Amino acid sequence: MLTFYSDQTLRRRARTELDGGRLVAPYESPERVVLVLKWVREVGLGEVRDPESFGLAPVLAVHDRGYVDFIAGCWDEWQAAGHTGEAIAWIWPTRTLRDDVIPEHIDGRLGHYAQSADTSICAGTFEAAMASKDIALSAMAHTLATGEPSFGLCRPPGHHAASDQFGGYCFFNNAAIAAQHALGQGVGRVAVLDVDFHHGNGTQQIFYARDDVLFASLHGDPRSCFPYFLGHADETGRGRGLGYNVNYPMAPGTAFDAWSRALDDALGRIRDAGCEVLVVSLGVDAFEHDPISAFKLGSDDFTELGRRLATLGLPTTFLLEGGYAVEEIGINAVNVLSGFEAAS
Ligand code: OKP
Ligand code: ZN
Repeated sequence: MLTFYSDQTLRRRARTELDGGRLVAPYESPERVVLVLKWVREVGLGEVRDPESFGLAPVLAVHDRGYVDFIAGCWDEWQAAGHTGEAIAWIWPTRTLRDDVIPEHIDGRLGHYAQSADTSICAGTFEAAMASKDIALSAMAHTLATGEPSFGLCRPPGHHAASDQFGGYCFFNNAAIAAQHALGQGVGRVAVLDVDFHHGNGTQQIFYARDDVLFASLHGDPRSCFPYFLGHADETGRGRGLGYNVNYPMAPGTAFDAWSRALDDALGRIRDAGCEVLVVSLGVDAFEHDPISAFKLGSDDFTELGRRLATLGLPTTFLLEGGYAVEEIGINAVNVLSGFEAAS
């Protein structure tokens, strides 16, 4: 299986994440992708290629223009305002405030476009996000051209990024951008299956009213897990999208037996919907030792996940999302890919 990767993803090196009231070194570190790349090479998964540049058009196909401009200019504007730390949102249009007038000051714009305070914006963030979506697009283009599976070693991740909001370490929604690209190339319906521990709220939001993308997500119940405000089982889509959004919230502590029953149900939904291409939002933070997640999957369970995904028999693009137990992130991600290849 081909892997797409770029050193440009390393250009985001945030120093701060607000975590339990302290500023800590971010969980979403550049070392994550270095470790996955090392393991890709270790097991001889296949060639590692640089991505092509696709420009901004595929980003603007799923994201708002003002939002993209904000991500591109935030760091310079933040510094120009005289701030000396990294850009961390601190005021939001919450339930008692208005959200229909976008402020001019960078502090207000930051709050308008932010979902969460865990994600600082720093030098290189836009450049890394651009590289990450080019990796996703290149992986999808390869799968469309050859029918072969591909692995996009994306960083930063994407599945929390909504049409006009960043958060949960995500800026551009790589999976949504790749799925939309497939539709533009003539694919009738794409499935995005999100196996990251956290609900893919951004992907859900982008496709919620549409029936050309089936979104299915297995995740920690939002009553007790990030992103807290989306991902419930009763969110099933809107308008013509009704029935094309499927959430499997599960309690903290869930292990592979229950988790894989939800997986099998999701695979059935993807089959029944007649999806022609599969995008896997491949977070591996459902791992039992992940520092910020609460499921109990073991490393061998990720191999079995790969095998079950292969039973769909679809052209498949895997895109890295989360996974933070840095020692094992490479093993777990590559186990999925190896399991998929062995069963294909
Ligand atoms: C991103 B992805 C600790 C964690 C705060 C929330 C989780 C973001 C997960 N304060 N960040 O879905 O893996
Ligand atoms: Zn996650």
